[in-house]
Amino acid sequence: MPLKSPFYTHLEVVTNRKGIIVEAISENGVKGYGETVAFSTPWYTEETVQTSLHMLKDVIIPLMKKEKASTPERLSSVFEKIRGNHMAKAGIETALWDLEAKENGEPLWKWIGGVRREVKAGVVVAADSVEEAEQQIEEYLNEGYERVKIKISPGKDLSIIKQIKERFPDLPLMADANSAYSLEEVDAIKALDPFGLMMIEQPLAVDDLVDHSILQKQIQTPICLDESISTYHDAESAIKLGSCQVINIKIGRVGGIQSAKSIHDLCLANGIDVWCGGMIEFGISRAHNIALSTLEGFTIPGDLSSSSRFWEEDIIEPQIEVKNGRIQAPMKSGIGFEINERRLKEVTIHKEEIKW
Ligand code: OSB
Ligand code: MG
Repeated sequence: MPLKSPFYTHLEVVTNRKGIIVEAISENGVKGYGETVAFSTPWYTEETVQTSLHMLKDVIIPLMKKEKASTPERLSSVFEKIRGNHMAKAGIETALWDLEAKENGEPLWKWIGGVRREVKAGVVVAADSVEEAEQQIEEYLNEGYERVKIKISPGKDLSIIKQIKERFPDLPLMADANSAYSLEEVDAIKALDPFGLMMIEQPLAVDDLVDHSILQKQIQTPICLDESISTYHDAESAIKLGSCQVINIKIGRVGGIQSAKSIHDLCLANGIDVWCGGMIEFGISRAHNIALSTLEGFTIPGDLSSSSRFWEEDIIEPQIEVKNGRIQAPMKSGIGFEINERRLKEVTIHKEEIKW
């Protein structure tokens, strides 16, 4: 599906989004939906659309069949035997959560232990220039967003943040570097301290919890980790080392809702704030993100924008809509959204069926 406008990061410009929609059908004909959120190229994590399709078809689903693991709870023993490939795993795990919630007649958010009906949402600006970023922010504020995240990288940081803060002084603003810096550039990051950013997301390398810990001691802006946290153990290490004050939890990056919940519980117990990250995904994954964000610890607005942020028409009905910076968690069972079959068919380029 083409994005309405290109999404610029220092690593990749996303203009078209491919993804895999997983439809899990029970014996009674109930349908659960999940989405794998890997990109076409491995710029964000190692996985791609192709590797996740391969893992699902040739490794994960065959092992699930062998172990008769068809509920989310039973997947952990399957996932234990397959290293990494978290987005592929999450694609099927989330479909089974949706299916299980529907079979039990419960909204997914309640089924996984959510405590609030309304989640706080925010939007990401990933523009090509400051002028374009300012214009987008203006539009998003008019649409009711109350928190904005902006992409930064060396040389595209201080002046941009300064200009945006001057124009929108009261706007809760955060910055995401997607690993664009090293410790040698500590001064550039320190220079952002006076602007009172809510946080700086993933300034340093993916595998560098130690350097993040050193950096956090030298800057006032809270560090939020994204790419560095793919397991419960990563989160434990980051907390022990003091590498961050906040963690962005993405269901795909951590390998499913079960893992996301356990990282959430750990953070809650250790005073680490969490919020739900986004993957320029379609409505199915967004619906799972909404459900996750109803858990107690998700107090910071997530990257949970309206369907219309990226898409002319999403593959779910109704479309996701942010109002006054909030999204209502649906009361229907499972993810609480219907699939827009016509739209899904329109954008489907490949389909496979696996008999259980
Ligand atoms: O780093 O959070 C990120 C999008 C794709 C991959 C990684 C990231 C992002 C975003 C935007 O920042 C998330 C969204 O609104 O979907
Ligand atoms: Mg990020």
